Amino acid sequence: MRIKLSILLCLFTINYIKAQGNLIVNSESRKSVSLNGAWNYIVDPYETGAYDYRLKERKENDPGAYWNVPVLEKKSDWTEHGYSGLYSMQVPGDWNSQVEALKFYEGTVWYHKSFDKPSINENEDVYLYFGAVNYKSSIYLNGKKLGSHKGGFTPFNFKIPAELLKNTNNQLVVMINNKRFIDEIPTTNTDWWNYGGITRDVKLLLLPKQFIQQYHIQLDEKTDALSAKKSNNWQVKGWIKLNEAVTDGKILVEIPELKVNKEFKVNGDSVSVAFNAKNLNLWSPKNPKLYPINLRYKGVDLTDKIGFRTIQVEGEKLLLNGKDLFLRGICLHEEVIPEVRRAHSMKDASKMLSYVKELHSNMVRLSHYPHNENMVRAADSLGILIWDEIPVYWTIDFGNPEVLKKAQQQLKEMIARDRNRASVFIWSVGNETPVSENRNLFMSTLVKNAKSLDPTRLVSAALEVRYNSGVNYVDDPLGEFTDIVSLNEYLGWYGSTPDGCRTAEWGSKYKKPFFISETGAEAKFGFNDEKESRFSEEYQEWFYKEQIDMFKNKFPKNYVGVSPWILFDFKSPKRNNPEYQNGFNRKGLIDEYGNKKKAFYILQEYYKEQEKKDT
Ligand code: GCB
Repeated sequence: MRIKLSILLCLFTINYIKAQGNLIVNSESRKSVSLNGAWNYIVDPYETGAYDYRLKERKENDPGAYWNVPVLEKKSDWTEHGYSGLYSMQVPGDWNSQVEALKFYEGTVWYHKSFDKPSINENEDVYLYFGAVNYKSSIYLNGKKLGSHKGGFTPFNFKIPAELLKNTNNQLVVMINNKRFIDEIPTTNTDWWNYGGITRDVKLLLLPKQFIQQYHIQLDEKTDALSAKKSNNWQVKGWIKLNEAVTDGKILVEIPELKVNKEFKVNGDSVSVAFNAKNLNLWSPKNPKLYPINLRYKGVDLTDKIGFRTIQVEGEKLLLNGKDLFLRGICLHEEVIPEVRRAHSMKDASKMLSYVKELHSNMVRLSHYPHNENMVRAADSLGILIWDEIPVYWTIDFGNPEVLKKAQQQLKEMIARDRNRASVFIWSVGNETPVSENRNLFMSTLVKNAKSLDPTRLVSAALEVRYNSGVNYVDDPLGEFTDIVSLNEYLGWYGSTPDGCRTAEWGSKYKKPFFISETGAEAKFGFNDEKESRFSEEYQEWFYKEQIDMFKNKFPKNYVGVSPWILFDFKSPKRNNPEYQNGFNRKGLIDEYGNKKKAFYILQEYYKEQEKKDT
């Protein structure tokens, strides 16, 4: 009986660990060489670099292929492409904000950088790691293709075959295409700017032949935080995965502050870990305690800082560490002001999150795609809860199984990267997807996938609301599967004026925590007029006042918070009111120059009040 049980357990664990892909996580704590900096580029709207004049795909050694970097020896030699410092831009960074001519460009750009082989030990391999490239990329080294990747907001890596790496002057070329297609994730229609390029860090990871590739160390999701605190006995569990199977390997887990120093034997490529801890100082927005942790395999240390907390739903309650949690949220795009470009650095993250703190928020919805890793790491240390989302946005091709695979891949990459961040409390599998049978199946599959990849967090999506016989009612079939009922409502902007909130009724079929994942109205900073005047700061202020009154007086008792749309005005090709928008969605509480609109202070006041109620 005992043996059977352990076989069963083993099977379960193996499945749970297996589904993680080949991503190397925690790149920042690995031995690495940065490839950030100036890269040369060629803009190639006709894809001449990939197809010849008969539109045939070019052969690997075709000198006209842009993955081959021309070397001219004789005067009679000739080329029609080349990489030059005359055409260079910064990586990480989007091309739209860096090169005036590429401001509105969507298409193919080739990036090039040369580098020397870093010094490595005999026992080490070199991996090429990209934080993100939007959208499709093919990577070539010294004329050979290393691989390709789709998905603009998640990391990926390739092993560089040792024989391909020269001692000096290695030619790295990345073909990038950010065209939008109906069968991609996101699809052709988004209310944000489709920034192209190598938008996040690029580095060479120098890793031993065998190394720790991924891990998950968290409190057991079934922990009853209140009784664990009483008994001072915490159960930490998770798994560690190596890049390949080994026999009789040993992995040491050290958390010095908790006096944890435990060795785990690994046979195969992964091992489950579990241990008890005492005197645990739980992570929360008020107390963002992170524990330095060290994972050692064959003498190589991989360090991280991990916070421990529980996040659970109990009936209609949302509980953090066993206590009621109210989300004082705000939405954010990955666009930094005043430069108005893709954000990528820790400096960008700290800047954006400092406004979040000033608002007295305790939660950020990273809309509508995974932001760079600095953001979640900064949130971990600042005590800001994170809603992490994949760009399954609006009407995508739900009936197409290939599209589901693309969404699943992005979900997997997001979870693999962020699963050790205490700040991340929820995985969101999409936003405002229209109810249909195909969609329900597609989205509920993603919810199930997220839950099996990570059973320690909640899963949701912005659901559909029906405005029916005077009641705003949530009975979206996806609500059966999500842990909380999240919805976007713009009562007072789309549909009516803000006083419409006074008579609105709300209901939900699902007895689950009720969360407003978006609400907002547009205002142009500095446009002051009477409150009925659309786009005035006064209108937006009025909108927030009415909304907040509605939350306080008319919302169901399972209301657990709100993340209004949005902290900063952001670029969108869909917003073309010539007087007020000029290519910006103006629902920000702050404009692109950092000016706070009147509504900022209304929301801030509400959040201060709520904060006081926090025990
Ligand atoms: C929404 C979308 C968000 C839009 C926003 C708006 O519901 O989720 O991406 O930008 O509305 O401003 O209309």
